[in-house]
Amino acid sequence: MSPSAFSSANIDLGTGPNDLEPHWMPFTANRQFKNAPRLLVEAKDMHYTSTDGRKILDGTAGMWCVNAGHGRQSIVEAVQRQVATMDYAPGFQMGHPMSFALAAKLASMMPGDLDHVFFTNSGSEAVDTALKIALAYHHATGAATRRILIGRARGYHGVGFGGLSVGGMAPNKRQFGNLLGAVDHLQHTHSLDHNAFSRGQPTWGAHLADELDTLAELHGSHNIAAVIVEPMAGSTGVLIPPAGYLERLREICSRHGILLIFDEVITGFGRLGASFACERFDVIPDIVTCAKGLTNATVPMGGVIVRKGIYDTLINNSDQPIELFHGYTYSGHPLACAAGLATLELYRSEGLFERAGELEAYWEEGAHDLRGAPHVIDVRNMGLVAGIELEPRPNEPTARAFEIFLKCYEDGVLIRTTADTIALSPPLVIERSQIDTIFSTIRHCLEKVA
Ligand code: PXG
Repeated sequence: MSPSAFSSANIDLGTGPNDLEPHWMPFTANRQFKNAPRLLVEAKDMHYTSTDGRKILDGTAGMWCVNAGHGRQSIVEAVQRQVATMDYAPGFQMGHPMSFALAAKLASMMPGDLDHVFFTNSGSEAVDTALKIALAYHHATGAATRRILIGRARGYHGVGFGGLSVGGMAPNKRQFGNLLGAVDHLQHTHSLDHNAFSRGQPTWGAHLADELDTLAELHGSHNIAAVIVEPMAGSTGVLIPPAGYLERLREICSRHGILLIFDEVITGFGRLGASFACERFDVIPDIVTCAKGLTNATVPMGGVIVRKGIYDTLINNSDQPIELFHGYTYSGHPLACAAGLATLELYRSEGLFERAGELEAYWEEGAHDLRGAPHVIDVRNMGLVAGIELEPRPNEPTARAFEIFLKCYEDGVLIRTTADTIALSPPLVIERSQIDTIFSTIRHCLEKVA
């Protein structure tokens, strides 16, 4: 398709010129894309429709976010009703009932005393908010030396300066200088040597959490504010936590008075067969970030959920009427709240988190059947997530996986790739036959590429 060819498709593109050039696309090879665009125009349940009228099976829930499937009627209607009733309400020193209702509902889904919610508009904002809350909490307790933030290699925490700083993906940082200064990183837990083709949690690697003790000694534990990790790292290639690893991180954080933040932007809302990863792993962090599935991606929204003690400390110890100097114009936007309430109700009424848990074994079999297919050097899985790691082409890292992505798209299945790993995360409403289609299409494409 040429850059302007989509103007002939039967869609209303407005009155402007149908030129792809002005839009600077995010995390996209712009030149390459604009020479051969892939444009989607409709979405319903498990499928997208492309501009050329093809149905594409969604193997990635959009980008890990459309957990209940596309175009769900109850969410659509809730947003339509809300936009017609009250489009916007200021969120500073004012409010509207739905943000309170959504916070209460979200808090009721969380384990332990994770029971206060701060709303943002994205995962990146949720992460930066969580890091700021951690710093403000220590400030409120008088532990003003606690300023260092610890992330992890191969961590992805969005693109704000805070999230980028604690993140552990070199290409994301390279163009932006030094970022936050008081930051350190744990090593990641991925090891093909020890854990290739593990099903669910690998058995090797819990001891890697002990590095936090080393960092505490190096920096002085009284200088460390928080540790942030994805309980399961998604964007950097589906890295499942080794059995016992998260428990150990929790124990070490508690021992040193360091706050533990779980970035659950991907793992929240049923992705791992439980409401949140912290429930699945039975490890309760001090702060949880979420976004994506919170509104089934219909309206952008993120959130930070904190334990009662953090909220109480910040509120009660504050020497200023506004206890936390932080917020966004669109924190708790009415449309997002309407979408969020309808989404959480849909998850509940259809039992979608349980459904993900029930499908896990079938999904795991399908994924691990790819062991032995050309180029496959590892398969990892948990909940409705799978990572299929490919041998990189010599001197051409990422090229083979990207070619598979393109071929699958041609064959009607949407997958995502990150470096040389295929990352799959379908909507939780997927049927077994659609699971079969995803894996057989990938196998077929693996057999076609060099
Ligand atoms: N934290 C985590 C763990 C994420 O996965 C963010 C923060 C940032 O969220 P926002 O809403 O600001 O993008 C993310 C986002 C992919 C992919 O294909 C992953 C994300 C976004 C887009 C694509 O792996 N994760």
